[in-house]
Formats: sequence, C-alpha cells, structure tokens
Amino acid sequence: MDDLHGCVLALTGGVGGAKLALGLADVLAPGQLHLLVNTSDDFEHLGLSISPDLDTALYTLAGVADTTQGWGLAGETWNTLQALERLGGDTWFRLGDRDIATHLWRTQQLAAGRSLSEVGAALAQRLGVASHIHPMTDDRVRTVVHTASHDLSFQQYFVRDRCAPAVTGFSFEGIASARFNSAVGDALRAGVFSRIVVCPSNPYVSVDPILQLPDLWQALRDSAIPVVAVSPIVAGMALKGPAAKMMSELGVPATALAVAQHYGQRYPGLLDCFVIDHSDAPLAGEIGRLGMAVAVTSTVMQQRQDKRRLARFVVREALA
Ligand code: FO1
Repeated sequence: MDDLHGCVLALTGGVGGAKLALGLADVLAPGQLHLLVNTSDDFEHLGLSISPDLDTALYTLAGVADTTQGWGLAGETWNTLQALERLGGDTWFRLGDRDIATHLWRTQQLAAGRSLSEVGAALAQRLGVASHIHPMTDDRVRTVVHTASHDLSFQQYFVRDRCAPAVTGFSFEGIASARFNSAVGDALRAGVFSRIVVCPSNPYVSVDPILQLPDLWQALRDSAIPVVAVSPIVAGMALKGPAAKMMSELGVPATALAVAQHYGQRYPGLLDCFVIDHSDAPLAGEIGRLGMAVAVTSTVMQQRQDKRRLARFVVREALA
C-alpha cells in the first residue's frame, strides 16, 4: 500500500476510467482516493434518475460490477426488462433487475430533496466502498451530441444509436450555471490532495464536462498539486469506447499527441505530466514540446495487476 502523505483526486468518466480508479483504490490506503465523476451522461428514463458513470464507479469499487461489459451488476437478471418488452415499453437502455433498485432508490431520495452527492455517499457506504465518489456537480448538466442533421442526448447517441452517427461537436447544457462539487473544492483548499489524476476516459464527453465546470480547471491548475493525465488513445485506438471514432469525425488524428494537444489548448498549464503507452513512445518528443513532462509505460489494463501497476506509476513514478 502506497502512503502518499495525502489523498489522490481522480477525474473519471465511465468504464475506461473506472479501471484505473480500481487500481488506485487498491494501492492507496482506505479513504485516500477521491473520484470526481462525470454526470453529464445522466438522464431520466422510465421515470428514473440514472447516473451511469457514478454507478460504474460505485459498482467497480464495491467489487460487484459486471466486469465483462464494464457497467451494471455481475450476475444480473433481466425479468423487469423482459416484462416491459411484452408491454411494448422502451428497452433500448438495458436496466437489470437489481440495478433498477439503485435507480429507484436514487430517484426517491432526489425527489425527497437530497443531493446527488448525499445519495452517492449513502450508496457508497451501504456497498462498503471506502473511497469517496463525488459527482462533478449537484446541478443538472447534460451532454448534447451534435451531428450534421440533428442533436441527440448522450445515451440516445451512445446506447440507442450505438455511436453510429458521425459527430460534429458536443455541448453541455446547464454547465454555465453549474457549481463544481463543493466537498472537492473544500478539500482542494484544505490541501488534502497530493496528486490529481485525469483517468484515461474520453476527453470530449467524459473529461471535458468535468473540466469545463466554471472555475474548476483553473482551481486545479492554481492549486500547485501535480496533475497527471493518462492517454485514452493507444496506438491510434481507444482503450475503451468511441473516442478514436469521434476524433476522426472531428477531423483530429486519433493519437495520444492529439489528446495532449486538446488538453494543452483548452486547459493551458493544467497538465504537469502526460502518460502514454510504450507503443506511442515515438510521440514523446512532440508531446514534451507542448510544455508538459511525458512518461512512458504500459497503459493497457486487462488484469487487476495491470490496473494496480498503472496506478502505482501515476502516483509514484510519473513526475518522480
Ligand atoms: N451501456 C450500453 O452500452 N448499453 C446499455 O444498455 C447500458 C445500460 C446501462 C444501465 C445502467 C448503467 O449504469 C449504465 C449502462 N450502460 C449501458 C453504460 C453507460 O451508458 C455508459 O457506460 C456511459 O454512459 C458512458 O460513460
């Protein structure tokens, strides 16, 4: 177990980021990991308030996630969805029987006036998770996916349409008036964190909505805490999900260099170190010229030991 003399704040989206989050939870002392999780994929469906990325983090750290698909619960059954299908209801978003309990409970608690943070903390406590899982905001922010012909909500694009439409851009409805998570703001000011990690999540639809919350990236930059980001693109392919496809549709080469340029241009001075895979080592010189340190290691996380090894690397060796 690594005693860093401080906590780690990790910014994450869904399945790809949760892998490194699990490695970080494994190598840090209990309670030392704080996750700041994207909530712009959240949506209301069948009358339920669904927070996919918060639940992916929660289930992964609780050791109850379906590790094959990356989201939802292991050993899930689908009776409710099958019954709904017979009724002619909407079944494109697959909600398992036990997962539905989480959404029912969250929906009820939010309707009773509790915040997303309070509900998340209670869920984490009940599932025995020692890490702190913070929604990026308690306010409503929703990703809008733009295509040449129409706009889509994120889950319509991602799940219903299986990322098939070519994207032309993204916007985050509600972001201008959203306030970033106050517990994370307090912890930043109190000097609780010794390292900030940007997980290998999708830069456009997972990390951008977090960093574009008013004042957040500037607060992280000005904190003087080292910020280390892991590239979600390895050898021209996304570790998980549609990041590489999105990049080529946006006219950006699907490379680790382009991800570093994206972060460098949008959030100047934020990243102290960019971690890339051995297969992308030839890009190190050009990334370094963007004004950040570059660290090269194995970033593909298949086994639990890969997650722990990368976690140790980002908290200990990168920037050492
Ligand atoms: N992803 C899918 O690809 N198909 C699904 O039917 C689906 C259902 C689902 C239910 C609950 C939940 O918490 C997550 C779910 N996800 C599903 C994952 C989710 O849509 C994405 O992983 C994230 O929004 C992207 O970060």
